[in-house]
Amino acid sequence: MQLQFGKRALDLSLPKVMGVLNRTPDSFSDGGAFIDFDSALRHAEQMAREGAAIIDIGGESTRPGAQAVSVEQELERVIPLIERLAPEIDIPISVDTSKPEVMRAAVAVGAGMINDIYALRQPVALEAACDCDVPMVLMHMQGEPRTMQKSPHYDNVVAEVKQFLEERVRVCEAAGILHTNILIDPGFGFGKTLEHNLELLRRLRELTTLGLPVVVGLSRKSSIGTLLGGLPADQRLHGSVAAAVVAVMNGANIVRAHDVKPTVEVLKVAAAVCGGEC
Ligand code: 8Y7
Repeated sequence: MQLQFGKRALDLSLPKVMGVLNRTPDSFSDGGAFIDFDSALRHAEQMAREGAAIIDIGGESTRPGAQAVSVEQELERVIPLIERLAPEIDIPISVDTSKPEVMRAAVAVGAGMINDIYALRQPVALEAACDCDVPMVLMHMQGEPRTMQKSPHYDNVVAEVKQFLEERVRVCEAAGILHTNILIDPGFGFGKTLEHNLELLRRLRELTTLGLPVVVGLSRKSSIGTLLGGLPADQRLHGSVAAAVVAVMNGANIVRAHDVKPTVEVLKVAAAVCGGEC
């Protein structure tokens, strides 16, 4: 399995790390550390040196209760950064957005991927993504960020997440998005209880039957904190890398993570155990 970013190919026979860069003042995981342009730039460069295969840049926090951000503000946060970084790092940049204007502008200045937690369900996002013609991550979410953790409910979480993703893949392909440009993500923590997240992680392999690369984001999420007796986000590294190992052993191809170096290291060990066949 591989992804094509223009002339650049990313081989997914070994698991890869997508480094997270939040240019936001209010993300739960890093709380505004990279709102400053130069700090953001340096952090992206560092993640690239540490072995990230992709850098995911976002300008809107999706944590429950976070402030909504206007198109203009989101553009201001991510576009200059992508424009500056794209020519200087030799790995693709992903834009973490649900807004069609941001997708188009980001790809125009060099972003090579779209990561949309709404799986292109926002008005005209599908058309924008189709025109962009880059790999895109379709993520499952039940509800919307503001309220999704109120009372998530499933009869069968794995079947329902899989069915949703299958349907989004079908809609995206019908709109003209290439099969080879689609990645899927169960959306850990997005309208899911701890038990839902654990079941999805335990049975992640079932999503691989769609024949598409599987992306997971578990890094510093609240389920990890809960399992560790309520540890805050800045103390969830060990829990996060443990979850990353389980995810790749269960078929994940790309792990979205804040702590790139430790994640790259644990995945190298996991991949060696799997003999290139995780
Ligand atoms: C995920 C994500 C977030 C995830 C994908 C956080 C933007 C919350 N989580 N994208 N984004 N998958 N594809 O913890 O799990 O960073 S935001």
